[in-house]
Amino acid sequence: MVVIYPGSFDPVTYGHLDIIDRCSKKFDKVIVAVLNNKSKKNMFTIEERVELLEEVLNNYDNVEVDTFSGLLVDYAREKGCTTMVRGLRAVSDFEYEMQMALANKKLKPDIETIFMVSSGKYTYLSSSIVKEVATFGGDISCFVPHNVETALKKKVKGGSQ
Ligand code: COD
Repeated sequence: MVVIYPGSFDPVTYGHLDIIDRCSKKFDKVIVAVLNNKSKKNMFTIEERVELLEEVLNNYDNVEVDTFSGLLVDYAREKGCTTMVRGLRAVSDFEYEMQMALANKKLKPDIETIFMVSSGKYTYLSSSIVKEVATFGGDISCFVPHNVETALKKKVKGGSQ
């Protein structure tokens, strides 16, 4: 089975990577789909987010990094894939995730959303937290891989776009 793991990945964290790693063991292929939304203010450009993901996922034969814009269901249709994976960290994620899963299903009834529960050690982790800690000069090495840490430090030094 091919699944799509969609997100902003601004930037990718160990929480995302844990979900991707576990999906790669359960499914034949995982498409990590990075949203290219020009109206959303991201710290990293779409090219940078993809590059960071590709670097850390280099060793996975069944994981592909791709981009999409517009509706996720249209992208899924294009890819011929009907299964989305989303990570669930805490109850706070649940409402938004339910809304999105149900809206996607309304738009495209054959779409199924599968939720993978975050590993205990990453339940607190989000891209926003990592960016905030980095902005104030905190140690982010336990949150993100080395290439992301370096890129974040560079961004913070140079100011975000
Ligand atoms: N542990 C486990 N899972 C995690 C962790 C963690 N520590 N951190 C993040 N995750 C999960 C998130 O729960 C999510 O499932 C996934 O990783 C990606 O997270 P983000 O934050 O990078 O991405 P989001 O949530 O901003 O992605 C939102 C989309 C881009 C998927 C969404 O906005 C979208 O599909 N947009 C396109 C327009 C559309 O179709 N909208 C939906 C219509 S209702």
